[in-house]
Amino acid sequence: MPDRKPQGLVLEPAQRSALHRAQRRLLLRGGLSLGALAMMSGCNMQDGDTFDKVLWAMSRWNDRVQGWLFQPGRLAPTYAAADITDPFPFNAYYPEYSVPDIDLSTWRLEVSGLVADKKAWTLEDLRKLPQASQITRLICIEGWSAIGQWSGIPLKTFLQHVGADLTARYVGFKCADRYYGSIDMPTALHPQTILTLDFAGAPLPADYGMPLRLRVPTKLGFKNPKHIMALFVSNSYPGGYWEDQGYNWFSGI
Ligand SMILES: Nc1nc2c(c(=O)[nH]1)N[C@H]1C(S)=C(S)[C@@H](COP(=O)(O)O)O[C@H]1N2
Ligand SMILES: [Mo]
Repeated sequence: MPDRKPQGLVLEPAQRSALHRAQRRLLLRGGLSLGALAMMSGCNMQDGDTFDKVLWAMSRWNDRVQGWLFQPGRLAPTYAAADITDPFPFNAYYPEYSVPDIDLSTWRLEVSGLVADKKAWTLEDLRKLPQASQITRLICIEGWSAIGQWSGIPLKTFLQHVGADLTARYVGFKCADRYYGSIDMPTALHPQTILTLDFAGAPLPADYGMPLRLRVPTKLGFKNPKHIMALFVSNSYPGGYWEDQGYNWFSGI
């Protein structure tokens, strides 16, 4: 795989200071002990509770705190066309030559869970819904970031259209590879969260998530599932491909 990952910038200054503020606030609340954390996260360190399990519980607790600190109105920075990174990096848990090959004529977006209308969507139908465009920065936890242009249906518009229960806790996604992911409802309703059909003004190429990906500029790259096959609304925690291996679920501003 050619190295197309630009070096440098990991977090926007605004994101970095938000993170620092959150950490500081937690510290000021008075150094929580491991035991206190374990208790608050419902893990009471009985005999059978491994260190691993405590770490997991702490991580989930951390997600919850970050969820409380999330400000639904806060926008991710946007950029000018001249700032776009070209070539844009490709990233997946497999090499570029293994990118899923999807037959667009038979592809459908399946919709399930807490929604009134569970009909499956063709690409043609999706393109009839109102579209929005953004030039934003995708930030990967591996230490690179890149600016790109994505367009598609604001996820909020889509959820309203299918009569989703907007008081539900999660929106989850299943992909054509073995990837899957989920976001909290406030993030799903955020104006910059879009069900993306186009990259750089053309239908999503295979590398960048053909035919449908989620773009969430308020979250890290791994919260932006590509090659989406199914969307569901749920109150039970769906996890995600990287989250289930230890990355924090919230992972955003
Ligand atoms: N289906 C799928 N979506 C995925 C991934 C993946 O491996 N499979 N990787 C994620 C990660 S870690 C990142 S950083 C971004 C990379 O998006 P890009 O290839 O458009 O740069 O996609 C995310 N979405
Ligand atoms: Mo990533």
